[in-house]
Amino acid sequence: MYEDGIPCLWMRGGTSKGAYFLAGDLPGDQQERDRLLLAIMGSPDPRQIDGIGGADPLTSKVAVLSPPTRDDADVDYLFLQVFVDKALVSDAQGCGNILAGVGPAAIERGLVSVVGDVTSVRIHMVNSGEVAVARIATPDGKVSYAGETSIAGVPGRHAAIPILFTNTEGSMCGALLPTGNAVDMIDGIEATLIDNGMPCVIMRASDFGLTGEESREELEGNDAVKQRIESIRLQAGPMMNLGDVTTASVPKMTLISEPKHGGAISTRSFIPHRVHASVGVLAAVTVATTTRLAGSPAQGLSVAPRDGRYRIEHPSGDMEVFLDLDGDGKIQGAGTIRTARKLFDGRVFPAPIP
Ligand code: NQM
Repeated sequence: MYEDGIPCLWMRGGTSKGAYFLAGDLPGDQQERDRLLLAIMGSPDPRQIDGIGGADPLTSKVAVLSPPTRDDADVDYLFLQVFVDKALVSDAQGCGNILAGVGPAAIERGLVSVVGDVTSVRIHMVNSGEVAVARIATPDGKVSYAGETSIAGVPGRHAAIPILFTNTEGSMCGALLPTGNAVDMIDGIEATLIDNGMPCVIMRASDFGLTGEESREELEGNDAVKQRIESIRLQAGPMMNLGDVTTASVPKMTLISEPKHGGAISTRSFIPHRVHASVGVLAAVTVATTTRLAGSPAQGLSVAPRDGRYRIEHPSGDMEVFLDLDGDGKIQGAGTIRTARKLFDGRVFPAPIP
């Protein structure tokens, strides 16, 4: 049925990789679309050997682009997480890393026109309903990926893509603190259940007998800790208005500890079963927000920056997120800098669809 292939851009967005499609090139029916995306990525299979997925949740992602459905946006972006080892495609979360590739992809595909050396692209993040603004380097009338910006977790230097977020509070949970509390106790662990762009459960690493400096591999090999974290996650889901999260990719489970490298706080994020190689963008904004909450487990551990620039330490370095605070300390917006790169532009050929 798809013997001629489907137009697809394969891009790195921040510290993730994904397939970027125009909505019009995918089936309109959601079930048919999801079956097709599983066949394209090669899921379910831990190696995704018969597809283009990279056998890791961070490289098994999809962005679906379409003309904007609201006046304050230039493009609609639907994020889909294609599970690696399960026949599941989820729209229950957005992704701020794949978001970094959306502006360039929208320009490459002619959805957005270049307007000078830098083109601002207003991106409607369909999963959560907010609009983010990304600034894309467009000298000579086209996207330039070359530049001098380096981000932790990606070798080399590339063109900076500054991204600004507003109104991210309660993106998927309806409120910044869906339980109304800065701290809830689950299975004897103090946890902040919070959503400032990404539903997260923030807990002290030390409460699990960890330093918080463990590697991704060490944490993924620790079955006892993983089971305790999953038990908390399954209870936190309904408390966060997310319903039964057994098969969902949210909430993200973030262990925090004191910063060790001059940042604001150190993190290790279960997303939710694998451990993030760095940290999600909106997850980092949410963690930074948690450090400001009186009584949260983050308060005793974090070091507040004077200039609103929070360096969130993670397994491969740190991610800087900027919180824009008003005179009362209320968060007006958040920002970060990412890079992205076009890796491949062509047609993708799915495995036979069962
Ligand atoms: O929090 C991975 C990533 C993400 C999410 C994940 C993200 C974000 O690509 O905005 O970007 O948490 O599953 O880093």
